[in-house]
Amino acid sequence: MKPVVLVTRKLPDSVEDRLRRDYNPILNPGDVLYSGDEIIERAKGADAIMPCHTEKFSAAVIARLPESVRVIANFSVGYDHVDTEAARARGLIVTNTPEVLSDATAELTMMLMLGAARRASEGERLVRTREWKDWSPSFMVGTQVTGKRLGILGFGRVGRVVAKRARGFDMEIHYNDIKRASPELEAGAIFHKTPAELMPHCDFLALHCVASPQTVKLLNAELIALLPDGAIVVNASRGVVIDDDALIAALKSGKLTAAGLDVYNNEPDIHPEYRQLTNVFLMPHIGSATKETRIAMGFRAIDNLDAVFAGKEPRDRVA
Ligand code: 8YV
Repeated sequence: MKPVVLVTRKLPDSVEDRLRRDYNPILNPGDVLYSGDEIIERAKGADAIMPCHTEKFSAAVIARLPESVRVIANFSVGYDHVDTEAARARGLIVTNTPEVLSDATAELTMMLMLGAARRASEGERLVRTREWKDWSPSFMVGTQVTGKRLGILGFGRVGRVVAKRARGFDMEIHYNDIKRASPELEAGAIFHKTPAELMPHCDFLALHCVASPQTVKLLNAELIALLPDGAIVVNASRGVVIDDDALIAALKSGKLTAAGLDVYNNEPDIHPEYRQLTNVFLMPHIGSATKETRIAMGFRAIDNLDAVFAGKEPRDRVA
């Protein structure tokens, strides 16, 4: 008997085809967003669940999952939507999809940097609304990216690809992480022992840390004050790492020139002031949204399922 897999969202066709071939999938062709109660209901008789970051597996939801469920194979690299402690306590295996989305997310990060620095939101709006009437030497003047210092907070897989891409813009790379990377991974990037020590070196600051109790509101008013005046902040990791009130205050005061954001606290009901600010370039959590990457994420999640149901240790086990 093929294992039953509850798939919570509509996934790429080739991913669903492979699931149909090797599993008994319960699919969601209408891509309906399920509540915790609906997931519990639909998981009846399922051996596994393949969710996205949009489904929250709190301790309360995990406690009520049917006994048959053995594994949560996330279609995501981040797993802050799963209470891994509760999963562990229940003997649930949890996996994620690292590596396969680093390139796409790094591309989006470069887009955030360029978009924020070159005022992409303003420019696009001017053209679309026919408010673009003229040209002058002072029209839409932004900040140059080339040759600037880029600080990367969180030098993991995505952060390191961002460093590589940014070197193509002749940027000088600085970083902070819990521990220093090997010289090979650093590839010339300059390590700073604490986020506070990193800040003064960032003309651009890119956040690539994981969401954890330690990183909630990591970028707060104190850290922002340590950035050079006029710095630009971009975030393609998780919204919780930013104190929105502090960032908005700095964008309004001119302490920061601009920000580029793909992730937010309380998505999609983001802090309303972001929508009012012209110096923020806003994207709707699409870091990994390329055809290639979404297929690779699905295949990686299925590889993890295959391992579990073959009695092997899955490659990307996080709990
Ligand atoms: C995905 C992400 O779009 O993988 C992650 O952690 O944040 C995004 O790239 C989403 O999580 C898919 O579930």
